[in-house]
Amino acid sequence: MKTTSSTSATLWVEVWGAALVCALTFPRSLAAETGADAWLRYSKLNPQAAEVYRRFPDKVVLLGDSLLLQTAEQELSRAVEQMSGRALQVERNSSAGKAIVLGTMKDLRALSSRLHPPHELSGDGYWLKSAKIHGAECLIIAGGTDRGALYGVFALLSKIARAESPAAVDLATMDEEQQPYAAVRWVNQWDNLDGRIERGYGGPSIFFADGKVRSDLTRASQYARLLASIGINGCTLNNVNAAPGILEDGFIEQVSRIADVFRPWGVEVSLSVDLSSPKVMGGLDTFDPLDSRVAEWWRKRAGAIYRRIPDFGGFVVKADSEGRLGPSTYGRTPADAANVIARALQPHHGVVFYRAFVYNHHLDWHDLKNDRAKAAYDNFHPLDGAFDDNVIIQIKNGPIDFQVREPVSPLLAGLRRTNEAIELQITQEYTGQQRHLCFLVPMWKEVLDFDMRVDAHAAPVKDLVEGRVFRRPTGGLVGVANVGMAANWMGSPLAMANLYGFGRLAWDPDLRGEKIIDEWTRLTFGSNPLVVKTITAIELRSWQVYESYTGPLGAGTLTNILGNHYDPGPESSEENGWGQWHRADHQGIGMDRTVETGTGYIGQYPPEVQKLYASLARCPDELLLFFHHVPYSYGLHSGKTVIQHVYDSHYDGADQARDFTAQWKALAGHIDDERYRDILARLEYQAGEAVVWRDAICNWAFRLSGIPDEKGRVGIDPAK
Ligand code: GCW
Repeated sequence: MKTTSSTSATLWVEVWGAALVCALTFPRSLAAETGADAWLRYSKLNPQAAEVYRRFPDKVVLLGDSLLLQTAEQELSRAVEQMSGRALQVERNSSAGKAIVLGTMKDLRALSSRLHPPHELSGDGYWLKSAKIHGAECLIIAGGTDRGALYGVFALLSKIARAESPAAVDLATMDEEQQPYAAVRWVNQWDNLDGRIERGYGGPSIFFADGKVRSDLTRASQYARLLASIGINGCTLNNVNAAPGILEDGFIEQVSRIADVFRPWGVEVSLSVDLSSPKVMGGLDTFDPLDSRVAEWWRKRAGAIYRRIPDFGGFVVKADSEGRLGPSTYGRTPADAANVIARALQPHHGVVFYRAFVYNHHLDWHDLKNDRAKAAYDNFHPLDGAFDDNVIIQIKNGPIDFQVREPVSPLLAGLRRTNEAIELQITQEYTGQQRHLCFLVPMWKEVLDFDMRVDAHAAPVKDLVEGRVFRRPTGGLVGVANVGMAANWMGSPLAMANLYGFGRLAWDPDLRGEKIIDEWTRLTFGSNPLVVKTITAIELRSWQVYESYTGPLGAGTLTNILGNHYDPGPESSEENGWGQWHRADHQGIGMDRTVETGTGYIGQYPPEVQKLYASLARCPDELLLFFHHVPYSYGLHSGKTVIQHVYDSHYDGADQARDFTAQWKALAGHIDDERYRDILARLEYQAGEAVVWRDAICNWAFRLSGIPDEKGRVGIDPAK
């Protein structure tokens, strides 16, 4: 740590001046670029921005010496130096003179009892405040916790790096208090111990290779920094399809090395576990959750972990799902299974995320009453109240599986006495696998804002998962991230907006999508107005464009579900046990999920939502085929028939994908060449793929319906 004593304000100005020259001659955005810094690039400030920050203090006073406060100070010093060329001095516990004062609220009160934010800070919140301390103008960064102070540093740096308006970062007026919306702001990685990542599109695992934890954990440490910068406080390291060996002593020892590099960033590590572990690796003849030997086994394993990793977060469980063993082997319930593990973790303050993704993938497709969408609610709603308080039910946003458009899972409103977290998929499994652009924040916003109308009162999903509606002690958001060793983490530079957006929404689901993408673009590409305008416009359109050429009207993503989940393959969903059916035949298309004539799925929603979806007159077009089976000639609210919509939307979507390329070309010379060319190639590829999708789906729809395209683009119109 630096402890030098004095640097004058003049030097600050001069160094900043030097930085300006540098910025004019060699802007960082034109330098070699790998994308590894993501949104933490801390580029040299442009002249106007530099002017604004010239009046900032040149000293940091650190009110404490915890690991996290040290991280916070180092991040602040490093970033300020990188952006301005100026080295901050660091002092401990002194309060003399103009300074950035960094610590927890508790430390701050000890320094000056009259300083307190408008609302009491709890948990990981922070307060950025300009105030006089002992007569000197200071900028306070205070956290409800040490971690909150670190978040405050990242927030301040983000403002500076985005070159926000002088008023927003004016030393004399700064007064901003932020509190995270949800306690649980976690990511899951689906990394296998051999280094492959299930549904990962950014290269091999940053944690594991060849069955072991990597010896070099530099990338893991950089990942923890990225996560902390957007307020993520937990990370599950391994695939939910978990290898039992993860719980062996030798492996726990290795995992503790990952925990060591995550700890300075306040990100807890956790593990996915296989429910059959007591038998498969523990040598017992059973894994029955109600057997006392099994309970003892979990207690001992938890003890072994916490001895090595005292701040371990807990376990994630996928059981009785897609071939994984589970409590049903012994006629037990998910509550029995979750609780036996929860009780082992409870003395250590750990939690269990028990996934609600439990369904039968051998459903009889002949039976029109069968419906995979009903599974989560059917399995978990009857158990409401049976789970211990340190169990969180982790529920995918939709009832099927991360399709491009689904209604929200009814289970989100179906647990009143049980904690829950919503699981969102950041990695683009069904949404183009990072080869197509698909910015998911607009979709997630719709999900989080959807009002379930519980007991005839407003109950948006964000409030349900956070525990506000039913006054639950904990809950929040989990995102399946799957970053990898690719230099740019996710394989595509633009896809990183999804990881950023996930973190920002977990912190504050009320942030507008436009604001989130604006922030991300400025931090990632700089604040050139043309660059910001072009990238934000493309990203904000991208989900709807992808939807329009892959899966319109709520029919699901019409992809090959038996293979790569990427190419068009609408027929692969039908006539098998996986239950991702569209029920498309020569007469009509869509799943009848009504209570009267269909599967009854709609009956799982609260009454007002049932009414919305049950009524053909009110059901929104974009979900029509999810809830209803209709003839191809059925008239939508838009005035088009279903079939004409399918044709038009596919042609429209493919045209818009092509337009993205044209829009991107306007950025030549305005961003670094590497990213310019990389993204151009991706967009050109996407434009071609969109045509493949368009033709595959339009021809499929024409073959089934026999109804030609009014505009003569698909099939042959016998009338002409
Ligand atoms: O959709 C499926 C994915 C699987 C995944 C599963 C799950 C980890 O195709 O790869 O398994 O969801 O969420 O458990």
